[in-house]
This record gives sequence, structure tokens and C-alpha cells, in this order.
Amino acid sequence: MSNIQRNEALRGEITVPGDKSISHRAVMFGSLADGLTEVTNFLQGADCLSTIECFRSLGIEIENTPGRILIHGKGLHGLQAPSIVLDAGNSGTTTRLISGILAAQPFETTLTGDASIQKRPMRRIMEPLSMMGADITSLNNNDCAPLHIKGSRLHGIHYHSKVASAQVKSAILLAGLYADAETKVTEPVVSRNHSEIMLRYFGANVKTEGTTAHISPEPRLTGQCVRVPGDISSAAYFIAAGLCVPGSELLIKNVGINPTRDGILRIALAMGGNITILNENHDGEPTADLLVKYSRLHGITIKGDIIPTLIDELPVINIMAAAAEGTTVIQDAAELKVKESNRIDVMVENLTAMGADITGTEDGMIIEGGKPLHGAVIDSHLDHRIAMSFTVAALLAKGETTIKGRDCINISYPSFYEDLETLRR
Ligand code: SPQ
Repeated sequence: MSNIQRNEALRGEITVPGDKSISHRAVMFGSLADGLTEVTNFLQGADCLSTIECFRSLGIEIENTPGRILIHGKGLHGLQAPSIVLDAGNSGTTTRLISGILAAQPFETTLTGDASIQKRPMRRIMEPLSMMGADITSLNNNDCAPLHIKGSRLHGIHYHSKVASAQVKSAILLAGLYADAETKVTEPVVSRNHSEIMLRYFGANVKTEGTTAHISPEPRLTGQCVRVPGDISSAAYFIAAGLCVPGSELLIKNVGINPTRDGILRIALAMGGNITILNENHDGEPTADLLVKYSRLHGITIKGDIIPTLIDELPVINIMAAAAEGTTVIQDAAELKVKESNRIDVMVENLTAMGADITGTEDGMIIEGGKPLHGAVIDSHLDHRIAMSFTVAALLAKGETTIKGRDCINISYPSFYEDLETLRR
């Protein structure tokens, strides 16, 4: 536990760590490629380290040296049977994406994770992978991990997913690498497309048409150099703090602004936020520097197709909404209930404790902004995004805030508190 006080203004320049989603994928695709993959600006967070450990257990040599990761890929058919149960830790991305790969291997694997992972829904990948011919069972018969996966011959399918989920889409596309024909996934709304972009870069034949992604089987993937952009989900805490803490002005460098991830920027601008996008670079995954200045925000309605592009930022958008004048309504975000915590319930519990006016709904929340926040004891429920969002809230609150379990930030942003400190001087 540690206490956080209100801050006068945040000023300065910051570079956030590498993107979590892209770091995971670089390790996975590098392991399945022939030859060496070099990854720079890799996120050294606990989730991505879990992915490295899983692939090491599958026989891949991965060197984690300061400044770069070297993956000695063995090709699509080079993985070996692990001698231990694979442990995905707290990472939904590791669990779901690796399942798509394991479904096609000539060996059996057991895959588990921490208490939170063992509660997260896996039926969403078990169903399509089983349709492809996979033999995948939930050992506790509850559609959650631990999963037992017996590799099988897979068939190409066209799957219509009920949820817009990059993890579901990616698990199917990865299984599709090994299928006997083309595999297609159609989503209700396009989710983040890092798998499609990076698989293409490694040599796979991936096409997208509207909300459908197609992959051809048995490509030759070749090792590549991957430079991971800064994580917009980590930048989100500084975007929110810069906009809401009076007198603030922040330059956030090298942030990934892929259009399937940039909803926080579009929403912040629509709420009246003063954000200037500088130095855009569209070579590969797009990046930019963001100049963020304190602004008087107003409430808005957030719903529909934009939701998947900001799903992980909704906790901190709630804090922006509490600081804004007027009502913010968030709809179509029922997926928040099945993340590291139930992010609807936990936001309502903790924002209410700080004096905000928030009501949870079936698929989101309604926030009447402008109520003064006061310090409180916040339970992070060991969810990294909750801990960092309430650190931002604490900067706006009168009195002291304590965040229980705040070390869970190590999942996606180990240097969060040190980085914040550099802006408070
Ligand atoms: O990996 P994990 O635990 O699922 O992490 C989260 C997060 O907040 O960091 C979600 F809890 O991000 C997911 C994200 O919500 C990462 C992700 C990806 O890399 O493909 C996709 C999203 O999940 P989903 O279920 O919509 O596919």
C-alpha cells in the first residue's frame, strides 16, 4: 500500500513502454518463424514475460538482453512438447493466442494461469477451435483454464464471432496457419489488428475485407526486426492526467496510434480535450507524439463501433468523465465484465468511494461528472488498469488515496510510478 496526494500540475516529457499486445505477438510469431527475430522496445511487463516463458518451455531459445529480445525461431513445425504445465500468469492474450497454436501441434499440453485467468471465459476460443477439429477441454469443466489441448489436424473454417475480440480472432488465425484450407473470421466490429499486420510482415498471406480476416495455411514465416511502438493503453493514464490536472502540459513521445486502438484520442478530443498529434510516422504500425494540455472536459455518449478501439482505456475514461462537466454514458461495453476484474463493478465501487456519481448498467456505466473527488482506500482487485486509473483519480482528489495491491501495475507498466514522479517535480 502507498498513499497518493493531489497534484498541482504535471509537466514535462515522457516515453511510455512498448505496446503489450504487439510485444506478445512479436514473441509468438518470431517463435514460429524460420531464423532470428530481433525485437526492440519490448515491454518487460509480467504478461509479456509469461509469453516468453511459455515459448521457452516449447523449446524456443529466447535471449532477453537489455534493449532487445532475440528469438531463435524454429519455423511453423519446430515447437517441442513441454515437460511442464504452461503458465500464462495473468495474461488473457497469452492464454488465448497460444491455444490457437497448441491446437495444431503433434503433442499434448496443459495450460493454466493465475486466479484471475482461471475465471476468464475460454469458451469463446474453445468453440471455434473445436469447430476446426481441435481437442481442447477445460479441466475443471467450467469453460475456463486450466485447459488441456491435444494437438490435432485442423480444418479451415469461416467463423462468425459474437464478440469483437482480437484474442478470439488471433487464436483462430494462428490455428489457421496449420489448417487444411483457408480460414476466415468475421467479427461484429473490427477489433485491434496487430496480428494481421505482423503476420503479414512475417510472410503470411492475410487479407482483410471489412470485418472479415482471411489467412492461408502453411506459409513460410521468416524472422524479422520488430520495433514495438509505445503503448497507447499506458499513454492513456498520462493523457487523462494531463487533461484533468489543472495547469498540466505533457509531451508523450512515440505512442502507437493504430486506428483500431486510438479511440481514447477520438473520445478525449470529443470531450473538449486539447491534444495535438505531432510527428506522425506511418511506416508499419503508426506512431506519433502527443502534446496534451489541461482542458475543461464535458461529458459525452460513448457506444458502438468505437468501443473495441478503447476497451482497455474505459477505466481511465471513467476518471475523465468524473472530472468533466455533465453526463457521460458508456454503452456496448459488456466485455468490461470479463477482463482481469469485472471493470464495471470495480469502477462503480471505487469511484463511488471517492465521491463520484456513477451508476453501473448491463453494458457500461453512467457518470454525472463534476462532483468533487475525495481521497479513499481503493481496492485494485489486482487489476493493473484499475490501479493506474485510480492513481490518476488520486491526483484530482482532496486528501490522501491508498491503492491496495498497486504492485499489479507490473503486468503492463512496471515503471508507472517512477515515470509519474518525473512529471510531478
Ligand atoms: O491480455 P489481457 O489480460 O486480456 O489484457 C487486456 C488488458 O487490459 O491489458 C484485457 F484485459 O487487454 C486485451 C484487450 O482487452 C489485450 C488484447 C490483445 O492483445 O489481443 C485484446 C483485448 O482483449 P479482447 O478480449 O477484446 O480480445
